[in-house]
Amino acid sequence: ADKVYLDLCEYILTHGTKKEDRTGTGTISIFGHQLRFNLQEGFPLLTTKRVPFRLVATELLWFLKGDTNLRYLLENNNHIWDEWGFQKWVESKEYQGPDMTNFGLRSQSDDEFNKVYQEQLKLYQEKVVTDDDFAKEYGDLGNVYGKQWRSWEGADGQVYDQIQYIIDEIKRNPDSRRLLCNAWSASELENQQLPPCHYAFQFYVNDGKLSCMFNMRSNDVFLGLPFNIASYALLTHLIAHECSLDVGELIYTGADVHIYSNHVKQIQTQLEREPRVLPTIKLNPEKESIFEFEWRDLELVGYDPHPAIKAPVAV
Ligand code: THF
Repeated sequence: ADKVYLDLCEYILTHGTKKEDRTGTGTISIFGHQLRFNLQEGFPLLTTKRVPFRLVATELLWFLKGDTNLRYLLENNNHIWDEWGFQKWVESKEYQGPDMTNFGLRSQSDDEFNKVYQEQLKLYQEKVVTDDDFAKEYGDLGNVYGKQWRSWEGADGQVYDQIQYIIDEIKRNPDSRRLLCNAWSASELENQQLPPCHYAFQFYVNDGKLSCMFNMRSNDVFLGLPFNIASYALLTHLIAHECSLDVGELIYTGADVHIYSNHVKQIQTQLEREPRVLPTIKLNPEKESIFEFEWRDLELVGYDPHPAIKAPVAV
């Protein structure tokens, strides 16, 4: 898994072009790339840096619950989405604290500001966990993945569970070419803190094995992609488990695939490292429905990565 990932990083650094972006950070970018992982060869969690599997798993379980509120993530000590909820809060009329304009970039370059920002972020997190009304209003990221996956609102006013549909179809007609979940909705872009980056995925059953392809419109290669690969690998294992199938291939298709300018050093460090043996994943055999799974039902076996590499996230 590491090899194709590192080859992509190398390719972007040598062939990518400079491109400005929404966050003001600046990127090196290419357009269009595919990666393939044989899930029979191990669980594709990168070994050339430690990827926090607990955060990948609790995020996926959050999607699968149909939840879009930060409270569940915070209760599970997962902070990867905090900035997007915090942004909603500080841009609201109700927020009366110190000016947080452009907090993502400013907190990286201004130590004084970073202190104030960290204080405000902490207050925000506490309020989302303890204050129901506040959480409802400002902890919610809008109609993001969980909502789109589990309760898509149709033009007919009905609500559709795309994940349940996929599971039912795989059991009924595994040859189906409609085993697809779509998170991109033209009418919802205004109601989402961040429009979906991984906007659609599709399953494929052949020879008793379940394969998955996921599509990304925009991809942060250093921080996002290792999470995204592991997340869809885990989703494939979960659905294969419920449908009594083996796992096949995981295929990633990326569109604007980029390395943020403040991640280049980190990538260069990672490129010098030797890949190690991939871990495997064990799912609690007593659980049948994927919607019953909790963090403790997932066991990662034999993960022995190189150390983590820190990097700032672009908001
Ligand atoms: N925005 C950007 N700029 N990059 C992203 O990867 C990204 N996401 C989600 C939404 N917007 C994004 C959020 N997912 C980390 C990982 C995934 C994220 C956000 C942040 C991250 O910082 N990972 C650290 C560990 C963090 C920790 O220990 O708390 C890492 O080293 O992997 C892509 O879906």
